[in-house]
Amino acid sequence: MLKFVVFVVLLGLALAQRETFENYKVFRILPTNDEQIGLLHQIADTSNGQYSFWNEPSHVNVTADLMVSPQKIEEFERLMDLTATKYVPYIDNVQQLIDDENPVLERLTTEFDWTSYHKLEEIYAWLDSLATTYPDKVQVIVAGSTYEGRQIKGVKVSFKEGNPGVFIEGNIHAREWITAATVTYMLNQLLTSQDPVVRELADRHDWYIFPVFNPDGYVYTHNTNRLWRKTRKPYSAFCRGSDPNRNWGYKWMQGGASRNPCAETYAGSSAFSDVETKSASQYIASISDKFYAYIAFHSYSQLLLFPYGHTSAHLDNYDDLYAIGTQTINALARRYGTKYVTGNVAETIYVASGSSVDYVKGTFQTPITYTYELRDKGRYGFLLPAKQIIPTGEETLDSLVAMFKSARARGYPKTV
Ligand code: 0X9
Ligand code: ZN
Repeated sequence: MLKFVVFVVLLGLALAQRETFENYKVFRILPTNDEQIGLLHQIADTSNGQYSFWNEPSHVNVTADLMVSPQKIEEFERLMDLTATKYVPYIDNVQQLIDDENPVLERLTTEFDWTSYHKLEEIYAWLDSLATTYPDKVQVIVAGSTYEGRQIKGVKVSFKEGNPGVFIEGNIHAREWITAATVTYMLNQLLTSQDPVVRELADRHDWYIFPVFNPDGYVYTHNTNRLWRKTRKPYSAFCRGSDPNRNWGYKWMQGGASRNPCAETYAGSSAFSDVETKSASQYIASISDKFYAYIAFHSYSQLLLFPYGHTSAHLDNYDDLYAIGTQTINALARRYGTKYVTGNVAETIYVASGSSVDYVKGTFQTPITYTYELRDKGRYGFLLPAKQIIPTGEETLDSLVAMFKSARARGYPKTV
C-alpha cells in the first residue's frame, strides 16, 4: 500500500513538472502538392506532440512551420526526402528560446510593467488596481468562466457616457504571450498617454478589453507546457482542450478545423462545447449593441486579417475592411518598419471556421472586425523576447489610431 502511495505521488509530481523542449527543432516547410500537405497533417495529428504545428500548412506553395522532437528528427528528414518536400531549419533548439524569452530581471519595484511577460494572477491584479486608481473611468468586468473555475476578467474603460464601443480580446490561444502583453500595453496607454492622437482615440470610445480569453490555457503555458494552444477540458482519454478559436457557433466545423481531440485545431464536440466560448459569447451577445468594432490579437506572422475564415468570398463590407486594413498596416510599419499583409482569413492564410471574430461578424453584423497576427515572422515565433513587448505595443497602437481614423473617414460607426 505504502509503495503504491509513493508511486502515485511520484507519478503526480512527474506529471506536474514543466515540460522541456530541449533540442526540439522547428522547420519551415514548403509543400508543393496536396499529398505533401496531407502527410504533414497526418504525422502531426497522430504523433502525441512529437510533431506539432506552429503554423498549419494550407495551400501549396505557402510555408508551414512544424516543431519536431529530437526523437523524430531523423524520421522527419527521411519522410521529407522520400516525398521530395522542401524544408529549411527555422529554430534549432526551442528550449533555448524559451530560456531567453522572459529573463527574470532584478526588478526594483513590484509594479506591473512591459519589460517581461506576466502570469495570469499578475495581470488580473493589475486590472483590479486600475479600477481602484481610476474609479470613474475603469470598471472590472467578468465575461465568463473557465473549465478549471477561473474568471475571464477584463475591464470596461469609459471616458464619456454613450461613446461607441470597441471590444478587444487577447490570448485566446494560450501560447501567444505577446498578445496579452500588447493588449495590456495599449490599455495602459489609453489611460495614461498624453499624445493627442492616442487621447482622441481613447476618449471617443468605450473600451471592453480582455487581455486573456483562455485563462486555463495561459496558466498551463506558464506552469507546465510553454507551447500549449488550447483550453484544458478533457475530451478523450488522452487529449485535452479544444481550439477555442474553432469552437464558436457560427459556421462551426465548416472547414479548417479538426474532429480529432488530439489535434491543435480540434473544434470541440459541438459548437460552444467549451464553457469559455459559451459564457464569453453570452456576455458578448448581452452588449452586442454597444460596440461597432471587435479586434482579436494572435501571433505570429504579421498579418491583419478580417472575416471570413470559412469562405474566401468577399462578403459584407470587404472593400471597406480591405481599405481600412491597408491604412492600418501602413501606419504600423512607419515606426519600426514592421511589414504586415492584410486580407480576408481564407484568402490570406487558410480556411478556418468557428473563430470568435467570424462569430461576432456573422451573428451581430459588427462592421469593424479584425484579427491581428502580431510579431514576428522569421525568427522567434511564439517565443518573442520580452524586449520586443514595448516596440510591438507602440507600433500596434499606432496602427489602431490609423484604423479608427480611417474607419471614421468611411462613416463608421454608422449607427450605434
Ligand atoms: O488559426 C487561427 O485561429 C489564427 N491563427 S493562429 O496561428 N494564431 O492560430 C487565425 C484566426 C483567423 N481568424 C478568423 N477566422 N476570423
Ligand atoms: Zn492564435
